[in-house]
Amino acid sequence: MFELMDGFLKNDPVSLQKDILHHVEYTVARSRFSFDDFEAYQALSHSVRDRLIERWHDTQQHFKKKDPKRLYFLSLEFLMGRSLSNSVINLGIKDQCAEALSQLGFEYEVLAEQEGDAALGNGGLARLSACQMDSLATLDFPAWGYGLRYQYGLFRQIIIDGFQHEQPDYWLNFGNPWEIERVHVSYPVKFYGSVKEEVVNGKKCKVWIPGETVEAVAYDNPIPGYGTRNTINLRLWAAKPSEGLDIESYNTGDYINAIVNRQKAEIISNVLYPDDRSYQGKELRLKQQYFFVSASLQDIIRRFKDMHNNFDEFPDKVALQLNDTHPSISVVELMRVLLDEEDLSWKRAWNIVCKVFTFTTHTVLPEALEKVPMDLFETVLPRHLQIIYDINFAFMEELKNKIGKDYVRLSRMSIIEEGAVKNIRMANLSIVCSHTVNGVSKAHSELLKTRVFMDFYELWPEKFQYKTNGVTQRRWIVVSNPSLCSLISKWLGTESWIHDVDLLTHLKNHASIPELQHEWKMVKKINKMRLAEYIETMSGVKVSLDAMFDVQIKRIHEYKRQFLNILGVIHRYDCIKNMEESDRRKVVPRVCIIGGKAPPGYEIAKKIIKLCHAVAETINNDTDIGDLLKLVFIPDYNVSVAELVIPGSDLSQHISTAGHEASGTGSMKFLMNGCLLLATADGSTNEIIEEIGAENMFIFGAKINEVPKLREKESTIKAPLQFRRVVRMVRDGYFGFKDYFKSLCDTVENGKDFYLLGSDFTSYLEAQAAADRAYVDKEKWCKMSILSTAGSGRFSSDRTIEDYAEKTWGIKPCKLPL
Ligand code: 26Q
Repeated sequence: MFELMDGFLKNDPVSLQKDILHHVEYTVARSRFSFDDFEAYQALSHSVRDRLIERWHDTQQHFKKKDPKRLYFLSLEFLMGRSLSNSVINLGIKDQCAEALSQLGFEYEVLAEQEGDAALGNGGLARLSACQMDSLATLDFPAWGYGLRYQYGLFRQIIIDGFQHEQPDYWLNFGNPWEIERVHVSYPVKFYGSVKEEVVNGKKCKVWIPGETVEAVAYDNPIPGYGTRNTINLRLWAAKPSEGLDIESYNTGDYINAIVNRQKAEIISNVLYPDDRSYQGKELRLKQQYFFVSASLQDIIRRFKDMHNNFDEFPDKVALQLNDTHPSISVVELMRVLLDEEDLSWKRAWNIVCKVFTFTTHTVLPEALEKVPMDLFETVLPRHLQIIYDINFAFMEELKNKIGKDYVRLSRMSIIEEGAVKNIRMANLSIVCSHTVNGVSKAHSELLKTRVFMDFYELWPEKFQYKTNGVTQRRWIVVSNPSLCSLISKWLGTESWIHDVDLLTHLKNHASIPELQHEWKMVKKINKMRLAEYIETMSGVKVSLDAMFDVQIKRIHEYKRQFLNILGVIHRYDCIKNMEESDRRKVVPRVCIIGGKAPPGYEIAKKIIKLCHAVAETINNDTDIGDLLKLVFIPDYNVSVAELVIPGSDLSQHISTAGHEASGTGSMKFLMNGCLLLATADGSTNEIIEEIGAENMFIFGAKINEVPKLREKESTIKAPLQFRRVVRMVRDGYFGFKDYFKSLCDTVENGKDFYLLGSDFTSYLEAQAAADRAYVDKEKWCKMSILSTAGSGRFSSDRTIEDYAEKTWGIKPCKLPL
């Protein structure tokens, strides 16, 4: 049935069409004479998947033959979004698919929209993992991703009367063509029980007698590179009941209960924890972490042992990357396997562990660092706790030798936090056991060295590196903004920038050419039209395309200061209301767009969402205001919504209190798409300033090093009048819900403005005014926009990954021959 060329599936439209029809009939089981858009999407996806599988197979065979050092990227979260649109781009078959479909009476774009997002992650960290997988594949690195196959991804946000409600994201309901279930790749994962001392062959050893076993089953997700046949694997684990017989329960005759209890094992991979900071000490979270770590390490060690019989070679063949502290029990698990199962000495095992792990942290705040209560650890993983004690003992001895009996510092650096409740500090564990530690922007890495991990930096300065995050231009320009993609290729005379993004810099030479500017503006207009239609469908608000589309989309957190944005909108509204008619004509019309999910247990974040709706209700229905100002909240923000919103934005806001955003990656996506940034000098923004110049952005607010002093003075300094006025409007119930918003207002008044909204407010308004002035001058704005795209090359995840490969992981490309 399938037509092959040189042993591979053919990619011309006719062959693709045949494949699609074959899948309609035999995979989707519909008549080839009658199938709808969703069924066509399924058939197309299966046809694309077949091509992925071919490449995936060849890549894995090739890696096996060459046996290079492999990178294993361990992350509890991957925000992959949609796969079809990305796969057809990376395989280079989008046009062929579109043609094949059009002859069948279907439109490719419509089918691509049928796919739901794979949302197995929260936000920045999780989307970063996805971008990095794309770059690892594209750059031909021998890498594997490992994670959890949650049945429920990040909750769906629905808005009822302006309030956020959470609904389960049962993303697997309609099947998932992008994964391959490997029923035969499964490992037992053990929990609970006790540890006994036994003498084996005259040697004392610790034997863990576990109390529960759960089976981890592999689901493989092929990740195609762009412009290469290399297709790497993202292996996600699902929990299934273990096959071991629970004879006891069966014998007691309680057959039904025995089955029901076994089924409970599946709970482990049921649901992704939302990042709401109230998670600490949850047993299920610890079990998820260990489940995924144990299965991944069993798989990695099995692969190593297939080819090698001496564990001392392990560090030459394996790099293990810890994506934040979430997978950090893997250092203990590897120690346990080497000691208890492989019978290595402590010294040999420790030597290996210290050479394989690298640790990236994505956090700024010390209080956000993950801790696990010791008694919980002891219950769930008793043997691991003993090993942690031993690691910590050795570490404390080494430290005492170096720094003497400075007990305050020793206790700060200890892996075990003493106190009423003893905790395991997962970050300390990761630093002690990794050979390299890095932050995710230059500024963040400085904060790590001077504040968060200062003690460790003093001890091991050579361990610390910095790696500025990046995003993949394949998804964030080629997939999401095809018109801009064609325009860039036309003006650069090549498509090579898609894998060599530094070439974008040549756009600088053309930034003032009227013809390019004209085409650039047309592209923006098309994207704004698409976004305007979406806004109208989602919120019923009609917006003018002449208005500046001003966007803030990201998770809702106090430090990200969506509240500051809304207070700015209220100020704008108030100004327009009080203006003379002649002044109104000078107002630059704005559509202010906010989107993002509040962590379910985060009251203040939820109030910010409600405030946004309350203010929008007032402004959007005020006939006095018309098109001069609109405020819209985009519900259920996710990767595919971002793909639509970012290309249609003129201005985007990244306005965290300086020193709080480790990096920020949304800004990079906007930058690539020629949206101007209104931002604080926080996280990666500092490096964006270095690339495109502050004159091409709207920078405001306190700097990182000014924040601690401002905070000290905060209670004694009066916020500016304009600020107090807008907060008062909220407090006094101008937008209704007076009692409800009281606690929100309290967070910025009475000397308790921790995130310094009041202190930054004046300069925020100035930056907004500067944006208005720039927008009026269309040529200037367009030039700034082109320069933004032209300067975005440094923020490609390709650059980040090359850097990690060389300086952190020590891996080399392993390219499949064509
Ligand atoms: C931890 C324990 C239990 C449950 C949930 C969590 C959890 C989950 C997700 C804690 C944190 C996260 C996510 C963090 C995150 O996304 N950080 C962001 O990482 C980006 C990529 O490096 C940076 O750009 C952002 O600055 C940073 O906030």
